[in-house]
Amino acid sequence: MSDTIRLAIQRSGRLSKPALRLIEESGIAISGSSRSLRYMAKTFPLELLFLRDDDIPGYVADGVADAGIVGQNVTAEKGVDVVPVLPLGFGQCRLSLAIPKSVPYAGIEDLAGKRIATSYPTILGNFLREAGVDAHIHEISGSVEIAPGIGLADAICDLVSTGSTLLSNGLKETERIFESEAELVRNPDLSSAKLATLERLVFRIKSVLKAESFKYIVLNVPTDAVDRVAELLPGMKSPSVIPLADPGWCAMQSVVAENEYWAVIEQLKEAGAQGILVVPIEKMVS
Ligand code: PRT
Ligand code: ZN
Repeated sequence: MSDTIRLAIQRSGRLSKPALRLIEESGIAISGSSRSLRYMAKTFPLELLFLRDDDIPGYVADGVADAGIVGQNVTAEKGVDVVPVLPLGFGQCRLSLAIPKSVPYAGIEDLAGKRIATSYPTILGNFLREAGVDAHIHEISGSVEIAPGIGLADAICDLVSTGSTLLSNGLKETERIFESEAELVRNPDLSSAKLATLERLVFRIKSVLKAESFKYIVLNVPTDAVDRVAELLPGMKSPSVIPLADPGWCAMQSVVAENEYWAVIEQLKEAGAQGILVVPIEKMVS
């Protein structure tokens, strides 16, 4: 039985480029692929299917695709049977309720009896049911943010990332009801051969994602500050320490998490470190 997996990704849209980039950085060359609907990779048992994002969860659940990269918002809305494999750290957004800025808001119960426009009737319906609020869900497929302005709805439930679309339409965010990012999902009944291929792909993706969240750091440290600096830079095991020709100094090498980076640099300087170099890491396998 074939071990080639069919991976569905968005054909064109917000998730297309980052999904392709992740696959390419995983060592799978896919040059010139985006003009066709499917593409067979040459260096890995992988076939790409380029689809509308809304179709991806259904195709993966049906087995037309073995796996897919799609927003958690879309998977939750479709309510189909797929297995979440790995959140991918891009496409972050939230599904939120919003109302016109001028309308006072005391709490979710204010939406009782109101009309809410959305492209996410399932997620919104579940949220309202759990909150015990009875409102009218008005399903529309796009430009949800203009619904209150044209008198179509009292509130909207739409994806938000920076919030600038809400702002420019005179709306304010009142409740965040679902947090989302792009995720790798798979069909629940994959053969063991396909599961093994997927595992290889996941291993590669994880080392790309991990590398992106760390930087490689090289610095000179007074010998008597080596222990203090080693505490600040624990690295993957412990930092390398290399004596310099000047006996009072050592060079140290380690990795530092991207999100701790500035705080750590400040502490390193306080500890007496000099000549600090920070370099991106391409892959990281632990
Ligand atoms: O053609 P196809 O159906 O494949 O694409 P699409 O138009 O349905 O989807 P697309 O490409 O817009 O989005 C794909 C996925 O990206 C979504 O399902 C989310 O998982 C994710 N994502 C992340 C977003 C956003 N951020 C986002 N900001 N999807 C949409 N938006 C829209 C939102 O609907 C609103 O109109 O951007 C606007 C708000 O953005 P801010 O920054 O102004 O708040
Ligand atoms: Zn779509």
